[in-house]
Amino acid sequence: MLSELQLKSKFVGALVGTGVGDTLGRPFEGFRRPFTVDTVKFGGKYTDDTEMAIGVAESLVEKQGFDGEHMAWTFIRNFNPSRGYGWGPPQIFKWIKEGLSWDKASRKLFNGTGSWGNGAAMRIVPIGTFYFDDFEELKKVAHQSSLITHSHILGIEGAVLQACSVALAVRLTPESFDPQIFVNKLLQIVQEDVYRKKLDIIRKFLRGKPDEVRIIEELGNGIAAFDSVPTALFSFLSHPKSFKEAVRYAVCLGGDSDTIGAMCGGISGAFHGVEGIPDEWRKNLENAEYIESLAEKLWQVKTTYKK
Ligand code: R7I
Ligand code: MG
Ligand code: MG
Repeated sequence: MLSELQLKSKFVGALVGTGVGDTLGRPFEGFRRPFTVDTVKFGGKYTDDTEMAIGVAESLVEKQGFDGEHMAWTFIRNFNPSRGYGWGPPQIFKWIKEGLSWDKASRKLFNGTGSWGNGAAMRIVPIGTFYFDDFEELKKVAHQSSLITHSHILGIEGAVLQACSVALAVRLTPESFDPQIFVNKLLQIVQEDVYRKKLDIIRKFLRGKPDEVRIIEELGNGIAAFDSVPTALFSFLSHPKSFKEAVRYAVCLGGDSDTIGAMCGGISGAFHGVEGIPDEWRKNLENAEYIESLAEKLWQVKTTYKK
């Protein structure tokens, strides 16, 4: 059993970890090849990944649980175009403001198929922590929350996979961790072929770790949810002893590095708790105090709501 304080540290670690991974990865977004770890330094601002994760947490706190319409309007209120959003979300915000409902607007994207971008997965951390002890509810809420911006099944399933990874990381401690069992649990959850295949590749890579070029070839480092969620997960699973090593590794794979960094940081931060995040990174995160206090509030709502 986790103590209340351990749980609080995990809630805070997950959200701060998201912000730190995002900020570390931001300068390298779009690098085509993996590069050396020595080049990763902390500094600068976070991007849309963290801005939206903050929105998710704020809405869960204010409504004491998931409310899709409220969350959509929280995203709209927080939207800062200089944070580097994907093409879809600002368009959807406009449609919602024009009167489309929160769960229908996203279906208009890409000729009605909806987006398979990683935007629903990159912000999911507060849902993964808040519903960590109830997988059925977690899957349902992860799905619903995706619909605000991502209605393609592959965008949704990426968010469900990331949410469940965060929830498992909250439940486990370094003493009770086995990466193969972790992946097996996720295989019981995801249905879509592309994710099942990538989880199998992760199992193989965990047994004999290949070089970064091969990892990018087989798992991907792109903006599609299926090319980035598994990569972030692998970065965590292959570096379970240290937040710093896991997130540096994730960022150094290049490609969508802010997002892969944010998602790996969310899982690893949930696993180690906020004490596992280097002080220098934690203290220098933009809006650090606000982000930590927001995660603490989410934990407070969770512990009150349980009773
Ligand atoms: O998923 P989304 O919010 O973008 C998140 C990314 C992260 O890397 C952030 O750090 C930020 O930089 O953006 O935004 P979307 O516009 O929904 O998806 C991202 C991109 O994926 C789109 O702009 C398209 O280029 C591509 N994409 C698709 N292309 C064709 N058909 C997503 N879905 C489709 C599709 O169905
Ligand atoms: Mg971003
Ligand atoms: Mg990105």
